[in-house]
Formats: sequence, structure tokens, C-alpha cells
Amino acid sequence: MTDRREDAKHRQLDEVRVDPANTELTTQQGVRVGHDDDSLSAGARGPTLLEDFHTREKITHFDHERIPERVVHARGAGAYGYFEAYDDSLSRYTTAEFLTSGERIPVFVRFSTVAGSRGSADTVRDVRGFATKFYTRQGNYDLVGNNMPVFFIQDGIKFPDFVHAVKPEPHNEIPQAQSAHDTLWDFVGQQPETMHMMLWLMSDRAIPRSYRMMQGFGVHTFRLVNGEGKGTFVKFHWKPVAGSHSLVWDEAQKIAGKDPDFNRRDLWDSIEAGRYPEWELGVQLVDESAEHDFGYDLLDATKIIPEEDVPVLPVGRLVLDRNPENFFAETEQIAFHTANVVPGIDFTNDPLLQARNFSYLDTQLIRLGGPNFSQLPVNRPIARVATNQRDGYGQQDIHQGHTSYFRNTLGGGCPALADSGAFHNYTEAVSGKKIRERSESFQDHYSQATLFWNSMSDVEREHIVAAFRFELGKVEAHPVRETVVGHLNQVDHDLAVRVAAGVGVTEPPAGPPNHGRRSAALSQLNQPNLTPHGRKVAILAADGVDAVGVQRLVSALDAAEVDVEVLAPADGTLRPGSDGEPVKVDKQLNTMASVLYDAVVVPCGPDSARTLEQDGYAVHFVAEAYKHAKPVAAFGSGRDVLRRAGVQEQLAEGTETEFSQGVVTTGASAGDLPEEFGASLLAALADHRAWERRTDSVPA
Ligand code: HDE
Repeated sequence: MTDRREDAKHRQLDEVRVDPANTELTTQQGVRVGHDDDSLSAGARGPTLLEDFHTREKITHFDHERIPERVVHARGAGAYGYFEAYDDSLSRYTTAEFLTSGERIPVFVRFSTVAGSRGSADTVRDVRGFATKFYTRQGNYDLVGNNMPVFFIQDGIKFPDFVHAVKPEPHNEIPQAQSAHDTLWDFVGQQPETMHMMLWLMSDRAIPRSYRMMQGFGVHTFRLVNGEGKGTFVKFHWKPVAGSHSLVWDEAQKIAGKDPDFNRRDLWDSIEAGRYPEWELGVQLVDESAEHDFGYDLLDATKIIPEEDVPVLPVGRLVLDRNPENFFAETEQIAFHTANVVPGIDFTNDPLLQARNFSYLDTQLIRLGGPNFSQLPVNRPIARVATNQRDGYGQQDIHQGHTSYFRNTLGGGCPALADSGAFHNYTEAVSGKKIRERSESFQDHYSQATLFWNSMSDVEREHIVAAFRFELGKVEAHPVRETVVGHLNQVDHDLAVRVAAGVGVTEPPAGPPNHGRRSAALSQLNQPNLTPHGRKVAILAADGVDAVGVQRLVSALDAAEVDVEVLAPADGTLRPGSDGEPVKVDKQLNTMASVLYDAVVVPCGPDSARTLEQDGYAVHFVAEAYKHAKPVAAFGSGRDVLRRAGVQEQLAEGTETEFSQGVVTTGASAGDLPEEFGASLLAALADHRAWERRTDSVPA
């Protein structure tokens, strides 16, 4: 855990932390309050008096408690942590010290969905924001990225159109946090540059299992600048140490009801448990001389540079190790801005990035109520700030002296120009006519969508087709469905045919030939070093459970940093079947659901298994986990519950462990429970899901 005293940002925050312990209630003016239940009135049953300053102040403040939610990315969750560069290998390319010094740099990261309001559910189909504020000694640097490497549009002027199309429709404000409605798909049909991103949005990337388990991308091509002023194009990547994993769509929809805070809670809980989420920062570097070598434009945010063409070089790691203390003060008031750069990082002429550099500052002015939001504790740099900017709503600083202009002599010339370490804009030659025109090099809207489709495994393709069918199936205007299928046909004929068949659109004629190229790194199923760490397992149990077996299993899972919860029909403790201690129940079964866990285990204990077999909720729990291709395990008589739930795999008959398609079973129990049982369950968890399992006919 980071030591609070070692972290400059937290030292700064300590100065404004307010602890209510051992305090007495006061007004905002510090006058002590001795009565807070009744307003001041003329007689016990009479009218309230205007002079009741305490009641008025209390209600007035309450009336003004809300601020506008973010116009996009309103729903989010954040945490503090640190970034540290592995070495100084980037110093040839950049003067940004945080990328080369190896020092621990305090950060705040906010994850978000895009379309939904502040109170919307976490697990909707959407892009996720991944915004990082680095509090560096050279000033704050914000990397305001997403969990997908491309964007819907190429030019910022289309952003209001896109957002209006995806947000709830204006006449009835329906649907909340959903892309499956007419206006979004109408926009898509008219704006084929969206196609590549729509493939990502219809893929499993749009329903991450956890913020801890998603990649992040800076999206735009940025520029690193070294001490000689030489620029190098750069794309930023975050790779999660826990692997990149997703939910399945049925599960995501159910979680939206069972636990709308699913991703937020997961982030919070894992940090509280000391299982700190971690990512590796990587960069793709492109020499400026190679700018036009790619066949697509590096300034076009609807394009990736495939990792096979330009490798991602690992440069450092990000660890989130501390939850905020107050959601509003920190997560809500944090203000990111793409133009918050430090010396050594600069922009390119990507027209999306250029528009963002206007938008973020502008939006904070209305959202945070004026030009002093950078003084809010969470936004304050740890680098020293000295400007000639003055006054404005909520000014926190008491500026001394009588000069607030540059150049001055009366204030000793201060603040003076920096001798060294100043930000110098990258010098770039610009020429051309003043013109409203999309560059010819931005016109290919399909070939990288095809690349993405080609790179998917069969199961990922099935999910993409199902997602298009779901979304277009909700579109009432049939001509819109046809238009979209027409674009899909430009991406890949087979994709278009499969989608068309589901949404009542005539099969399109053969489209252009598929170029056949792939990028293995795009598939979530091509990942090295899969780990079960940080996963969550439910043990279903009732009175009479095999306490010794449960204890053995819990120890094995615990040692692998897997969280385990015992769920039972009622809270309290469970009577052990024979030996062992009573088993503590963590959660009442009907307050939870299989969709909130990564795997389910039903232990031995004839009485326990009989109770669960008769409990529709327990049987459904197992069937649902099975349907969602999760690891499902049982030992001893626990196997009866799996049979009742319709698990189709061959279950172990003897005391050996049977491990097939994510189903782990053994006839052994108690002290004889083989180590292999726990090990197989961990292996299944590391695999995330048993995609080879066919469960279309399983009701759940
Ligand atoms: Fe944003 N975006 N955006 N965006 N964006 C905002 O800024 C905008 C874009 C992203 O956790 C807003 O403070 C325009 C791309 C994240 O606080 C706003 C355009 C990417 C967040 C805004 C884009 C993003 C925002 C709303 C097109 C990925 C949440 C509130 C030109 C690289 C940050 C706010 C947080 C938030 C504008 C496109 C990511 C309105 C105009 C591309 C992660 O300023």
C-alpha cells in the first residue's frame, strides 16, 4: 500500500480532509447548533420564521447540492494510485519525466460508461472511459482514453450529432443507457465512418467483466517530443494484468438489475481487499518520416495501427491502491482535459483531438461553475502554480501583491518566465487552403472493420452477430436496418448475411471481397498469462454441508487470491454434516445471483444437497452460471444439484477429478477432496469461460 506520507498528492489532500469525529454541529459560520430537529416557529403549531437562519442555510445548501452531470461519461467510478516507468528508455523520445524517471507518480483514474446518466447501470453495452490524471512534477498530464482503440467519428464537429443520436430519444427520453434504438442506428447508417467502432461496440469489449479487466487506449495519435524538439508519433495502450475479459450479453442485462453498481463495486472492493488493479502502459512509436507509410491516415481516429505492424513497447505500470474518501469531492469533481499536457507530449492535427482540446475546458466551466475548478483539491497539481489569472467564482487562493499582469516591474517581474523546463509547442509546418473538407486519406471506412471481424474467434463472431441482431431488432424503422446491413456487407458478406437473417432484412448480394488480413492481438481470446487472481466464487450450501471439504477448498482458493463467498438459503451459520466447524454464511442466497460471480461450487453433504435441489433459486443459480459458460464445480453429493440444473457434461463417478468444458467434479469429499479439484477450478477460472460449451438449449 502506498504510504500516505510518501505521496505528494495525498500530502496535499490531507490539508483539506475533514473528519467529523469529535466535532459538534455548527452552521457554515461556525456557530454551534444545539437543536437540529425542529425549525423555529411562532408557537409550536405556528408558521416557520424567516429569521431561522439555521434552517434556511441548511435547506438552501441542500437545494444547491447538485451540479450538472457530465454531458457524456456521466456514470463513473475512480481511484487513486501510482504510475512508475520501468526505465528511461523513452528519454530519447520525450522530455516528459513521468515516462522516464522511474519515480512513483500519483494518479487518479476515472472509469465510466458513455451514454447513460449518472444513476444508470454499469453493465450496459457501451464504450468505457479510462481517464488518467498524472500529478507530475512538471504539471498535470491527462490521458483521457477509452477501452476501445478507435472512435465513432473522425471530426469533432460530428460529436454533438453522434451523442444526440445515442442518448435517449428527445421526445420521451427512452431508452436509458442503450444504443439499441432508432436514432443511433439511423446516424450509423448515414455515417459509415462509424463502422469500425460499431464492430467494437457490438463485440464483447462493450461489456467488460470488470474495469480491472479491460484494456485502455489513448485512441488518437499523439506526439512525443524530445529535448532537441524532434517529434515521434505515439499511441498509448493500457494492458490489464488481470487479462481482458468480458461478460456475456444475457448476464450483462441481468446484472443491470441485480447489481447496477457491479463494475463500480468490483473496483471498490478489490482495492479495499488489497487486490490492487494493475495495468501496463505501452507505446507504439512511429518515426515522423513514416507518417504516410500505412495506407491509412495516422490522424484518423477510426484507425488502429495493428500491433503486428508496430509493436507495443512496455514502458511502465499503473497500480490503483486507494479508494476516494468522498465520491462527489473527488470522482465527480475531477476534471480531465486532453489539453493538459506536460513538456515532451504534444498533439497532432487529428481533427477529433483538436475539437476535444476545446471541449473539455469548456464543459468544465459549466459543470464546475467557473474558471477556478483547477483549484479543487482533486484537480490541483502538485507542481507549483503561479499565474496572473485572478478572481472568478470560488477563488480559493489569496493572491498577494498588486500586480497580476505580465510584464511588470512593480511585482519584481514575477511570476517570471521559466528558465528551464518550460512547455514549448512542437514546431510544425502547416500550409494549405482554409477549407471545410474531409481529407481523401480519411475515406476508407470499411477495411479495418473487416480486419477486426477477421481477427475474431468463432465465439466472438457469434457474439457480434447476436449483438447486431439484438440492436437492429430493436430498431423500429426497417429501412434503417437495411441501410446498416448494407454497410455490414461492405465489411464482410458473411457477417451481413448472418445479421440480415435475424432482423428480417433480405440477404444482400455478394459484397466486395474480404481482404483476409488479421491482427491476432485484437481477439480477447489470444492472451498470454491468464490468471484466476481477483475472481469471485460462490459456494452454495445449506445445513448438513461438508464443512471440512468447504474449508479445504476455501483455503486453496484463498491462496490463489480468489474471493469466495458461502451462499445459503438463510443467513447465519450452517450445521456441519459430520466433522468440522459450523460454516459461516456470507450472503443469503436470494440477495445474490450467479451473474455476480465468476464460478459456482456445490459442496458435498447429502442434507445440504437435498435442500438445494428443492430450492428453485439454487438450481437456477447453477443453471444460469452453466449457461453463461462459467466454471461450475461440485464434489460428493453436490453433483446431484448439477444434475438437477441440467449440466450436460459427464460428471465424475469415482474419487478422481473430472474436468471437462469448465465443469469440475469429483466423488471425493471432506479430507479426501483431491488437490486437483481446487487446481482444476483455478485453471477453469483463469480460462474465464468455457466457450466450447454449447448451452443454447439451457433455460436460465
Ligand atoms: Fe470525450 N468528452 N469527447 N472522448 N471523454 C468528455 O468532458 C468530447 C472522445 C472521454 O472521467 C466531456 O469532462 C468531444 C474520445 C472520457 O471525467 C466532454 C469529443 C475519447 C471522458 C467530451 C470526444 C473520449 C470524456 C464530458 C469528440 C477517447 C470522461 C465531461 C471530438 C479517446 C472523463 C467532460 C471523465 C468526457 C467531449 C471524443 C474519452 C463533453 C467533443 C475520442 C474518458 O468535454
